[in-house]
Amino acid sequence: MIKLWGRTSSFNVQKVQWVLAELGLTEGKDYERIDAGLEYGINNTPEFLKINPNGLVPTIDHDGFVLWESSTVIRYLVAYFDPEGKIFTNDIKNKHSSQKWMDWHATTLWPILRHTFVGLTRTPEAKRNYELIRKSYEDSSKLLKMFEDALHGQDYCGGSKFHLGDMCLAVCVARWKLLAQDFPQHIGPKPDYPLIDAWMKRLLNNTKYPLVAETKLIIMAS
Ligand SMILES: N[C@@H](CCC(=O)N[C@@H](CS)C(=O)NCC(=O)O)C(=O)O
Repeated sequence: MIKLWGRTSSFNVQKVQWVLAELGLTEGKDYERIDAGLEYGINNTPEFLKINPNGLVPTIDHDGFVLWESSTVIRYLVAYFDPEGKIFTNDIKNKHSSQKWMDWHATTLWPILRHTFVGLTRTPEAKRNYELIRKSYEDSSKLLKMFEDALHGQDYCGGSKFHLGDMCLAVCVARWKLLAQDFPQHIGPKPDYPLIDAWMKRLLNNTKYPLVAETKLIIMAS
């Protein structure tokens, strides 16, 4: 049995939930999810810190094997539950090209976009640094142009089949879109990226992740 600690509004938790759903694993049946983080607490308790000393979500326990770091967690889940690549392709080039984008979202895109996201959704108005918020959004949009260009002639970030990079990028891109929609006065112009829009639609139409289906772009308000 898998236990997953994490609130559903966390973008790192959403990646794990999405991958579990694609693997055909259902919350309440195949895995248990415990709300943790922000308003739910738990992540700073001594018991939790014993399994994840970072005090962060997502964290999983799979039959006593504990793992944290969302990218590693989703790599593990795919390796364990889909070793033959029936759902997540084993094509070595497609898979690694996709994981290149997974690493890129974690090390390059999200650290920049995060300033806008945290600034506008988690920071009281009086404490917001609007210059940083605007600049980070502009820089994120420039970075996403690289992804827009990469989608020429291919359906998914790694090639013709989806893999982990698509899920990771999609949760970032969803926030990039949401921020423009909800705070246009603070972020400046948002460029149109038609290939990214089409890719998002493609993912949405094919997903088994109920949160995506319900909320369209896994846009959560927090
Ligand atoms: N590098 C970690 C980052 C994990 C992380 O920053 N998690 C956030 C939620 S997205 C968290 O636990 N924040 C504290 C909280 O929710 O209370 C990963 O990819 O799993």
